[in-house]
Amino acid sequence: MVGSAIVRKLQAEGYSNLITRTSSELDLRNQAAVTDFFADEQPEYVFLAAAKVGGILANNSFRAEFLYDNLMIESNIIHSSYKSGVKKLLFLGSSCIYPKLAPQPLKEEYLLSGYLEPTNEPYAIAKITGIKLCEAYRSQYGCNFISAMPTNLYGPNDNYDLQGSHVLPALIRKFHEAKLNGQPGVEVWGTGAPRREFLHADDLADACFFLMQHYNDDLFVNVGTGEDVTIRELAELVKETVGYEGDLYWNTEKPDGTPRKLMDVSRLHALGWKHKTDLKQGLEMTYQDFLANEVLYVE
Ligand code: GFB
Repeated sequence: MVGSAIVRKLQAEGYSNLITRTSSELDLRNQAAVTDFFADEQPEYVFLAAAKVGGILANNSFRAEFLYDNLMIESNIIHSSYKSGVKKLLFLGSSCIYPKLAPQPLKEEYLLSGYLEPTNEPYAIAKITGIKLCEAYRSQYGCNFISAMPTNLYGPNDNYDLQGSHVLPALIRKFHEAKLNGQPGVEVWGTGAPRREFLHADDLADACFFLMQHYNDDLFVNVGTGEDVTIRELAELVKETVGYEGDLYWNTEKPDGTPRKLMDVSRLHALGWKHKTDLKQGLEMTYQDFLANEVLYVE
């Protein structure tokens, strides 16, 4: 999802000399393969969007994979970028790097000030390590490696698998299928009380392009909308967007996760960037994209 959004943005800006690889073409966990790739391709700029990602259930079920895969991917790419003399690298983390009960909205300086949310601690530790790798390579080798921390994302090419996906695509698929099948109700996980912030992938790609062009400091930058909703409000918004008229059943056996993770985006705003797509508009766009690609997304 993020990689394809960044490619769309770069193409729209007139860049054609883009080097991309799918995970089946290049296993980024394989250090030798990554070393050879960088030696062969000699990229000048690197957007490091590749990661093993997933929703709360996937993170909590595949804890070793979320830690190992993400550590290997970021270590290989960051080290090879240094060895092959990449001019600038942008590393993408996640808002789950912050302590579970940090003051809200989350400022960049709250990193490592408390215990992490248990359900995604492996992923968070891997992403915090990525931030620290970029800082360390800047400090020791003078690399211009920057980091951005996006909030929860959604948009084209999202993951719609009901076990592994994030909440927004899961609800789009659940309400859509319930409408088609005439189901009386839809199961939603947790209590509905947690709050989440949602940024459209095309807005994130725009922010990545902006930061690659203009930002060269060592402190990482939050990327979000600065607004959040409860999961219950999100469910009602998705239900309305899809046009489903049945009931919601709350399965409190499923975890709520962190109660809130609203990003303080004042630093990014001060740099001159702001998101364009609000949640309601983004949901409409994303549901239309789901309808146009349902066969692909729901295989
Ligand atoms: O999006 P989500 O899986 O991840 O869950 P997180 C957000 C909230 O939505 C949780 C609730 O409180 C879920 O219980 N929810 C309700 C659902 N219905 C559903 C459903 O059908 N599917 C899913 N998946 N959730 C992730 C981290 O946390 O945030 C990742 O685990 C990453 O590492 C990502 O950082 C950005 O927002 O809780």
